[in-house]
Amino acid sequence: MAGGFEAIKNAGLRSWLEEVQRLCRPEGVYVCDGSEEEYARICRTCVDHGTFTRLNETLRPNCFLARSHPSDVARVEDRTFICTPEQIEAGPTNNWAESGEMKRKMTAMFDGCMKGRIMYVIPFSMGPIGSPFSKTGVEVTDSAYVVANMIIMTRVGTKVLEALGDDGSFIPCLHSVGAPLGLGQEDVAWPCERDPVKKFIVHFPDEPSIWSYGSGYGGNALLGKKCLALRIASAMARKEGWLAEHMLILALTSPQGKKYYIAGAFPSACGKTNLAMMRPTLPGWKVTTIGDDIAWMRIGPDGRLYAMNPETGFFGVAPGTSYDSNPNAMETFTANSIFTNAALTDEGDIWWEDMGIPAPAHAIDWEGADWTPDAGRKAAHPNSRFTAPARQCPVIDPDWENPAGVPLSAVLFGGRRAGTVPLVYEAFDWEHGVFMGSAAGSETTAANLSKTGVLRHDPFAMLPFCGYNMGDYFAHWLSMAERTDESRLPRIFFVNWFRKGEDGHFLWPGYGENSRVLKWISERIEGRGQAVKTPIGNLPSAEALDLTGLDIPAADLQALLTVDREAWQAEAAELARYYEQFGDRLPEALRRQLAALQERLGGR
Ligand code: OXD
Ligand code: MN
Repeated sequence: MAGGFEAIKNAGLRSWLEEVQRLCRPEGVYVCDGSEEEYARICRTCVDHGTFTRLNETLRPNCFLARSHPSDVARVEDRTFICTPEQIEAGPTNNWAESGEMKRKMTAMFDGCMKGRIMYVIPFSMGPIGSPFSKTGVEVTDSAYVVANMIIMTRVGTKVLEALGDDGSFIPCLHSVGAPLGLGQEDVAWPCERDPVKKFIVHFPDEPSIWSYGSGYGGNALLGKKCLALRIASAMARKEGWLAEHMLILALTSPQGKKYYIAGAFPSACGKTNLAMMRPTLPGWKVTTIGDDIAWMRIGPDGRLYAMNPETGFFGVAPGTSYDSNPNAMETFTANSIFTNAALTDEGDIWWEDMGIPAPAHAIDWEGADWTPDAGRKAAHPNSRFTAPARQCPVIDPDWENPAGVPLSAVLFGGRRAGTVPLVYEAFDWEHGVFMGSAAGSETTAANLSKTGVLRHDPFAMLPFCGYNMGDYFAHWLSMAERTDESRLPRIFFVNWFRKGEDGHFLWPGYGENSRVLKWISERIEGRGQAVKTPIGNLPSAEALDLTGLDIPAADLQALLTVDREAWQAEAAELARYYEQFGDRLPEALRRQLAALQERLGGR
């Protein structure tokens, strides 16, 4: 399949590709055209290499399973860098390296790194091709697995090159698994750099460009997603006056046919995909999906905030996805999908924990070993994933590819919090809402290669994804109220589906029952829903939530809708400590908001 750069008319792109080819010294080059025939061919290549196993054609047509190397199973936040001339521009929450020094280091690492491999060139568009709000990237990678996933997750190929034209600008995204092949050396199914400290996910927001070395997994390697559409885009958005956010986008339709577009920021593996595709249990209510992970938002001509999903696929966490938790996701990946690190059944289908299907008597686990239910270990990796085309989602919204986006009525912030944080509360105004977003925290999950279940601050669910100083990011959010009439902006809410009782049981049933919370939110938007003003925001009273048909113990409901002053005083004190690191980059308005919260809570 090797060829040259004949298809590339853009002079800047051509000279970058020639430079990369000279540096990485691949065996051949291949420029992706985005055709169906090409996708099939790339998948065959992956099968031939042993990277993919084709699943049972009857049970799961045109689907594949990949198993990664055990050292390469999640995003590596400690190996992710924002490189600027001065550390202050990356801020205290990012790993920083000086741009020039990192460029030299990366150039040395990429020297000869594609030996024995094909250098694939993936022209891609985040957002509909040709939309003024879309961004063009070109990923160069030596991984066919990455190519197959990028084809599902983004708009790829010749049409992107055509839209780029002779002199259009693009974001160079250079990726290598970091495993050059010596002469005659046999390849492995999942090549990658195995030494964790030799993996580098590097961003140069000032150029902008991305260099990713050593990992073939998810957000480390599919560079359109976290690297471009969040880290690089957030820095571009700040300069250009818009927002690039780690948010799902859904449309909620009431029984009367009124539609509300809602975006929600939740940390990785906290149910964004489930919420985005939810089947409401409340009769007559409907949810349709626009996106499950990333929202690009800008103020439209009517002064409202419009959100667009720049992706075309879902890269969702598999374990826990079932016909109970997310039937629409289950229907989305019935065909044409890639599964990574799931278990393989003897029938040639996939399986994972909490799939709502009894465990098979025998399977091959994510590491390729025989597995039986009494094995004492998980069959699927906790961060195993499905990559599925968004257009296959049964509840995809008709406007999901609208280049102008959809006008938001509400923005939700949330996290995984066993204690303290109520089921839902509403901000008093935009500034208070931004304060709430800045104060968000969550227990960590398997989406990142570190300890799980540890409570950490995760402002706006952007901690791993903000491409510049988080203090400036807060200021940018606050500035939205100056760019439009504040009353046109979406209302802001905080939600917590993960509250637990003292004995560890979840107090709220979640999933489709979350429609009850969304209904209250829509009533607030309409100025009707009843709320009680508390020190932390406006909470629904138990009567204000539609709990028809839901059997929930009164004590659980009480705990879900009560503000525990002492716990919140501790929360505020901890936030004050957290804020200190931002120094004078912390907007004065947030300092004021924190002081006002402490005042309302009393006991200072
Ligand atoms: C993701 C993540 O893959 O946030 O979406 O880790
Ligand atoms: Mn995510």
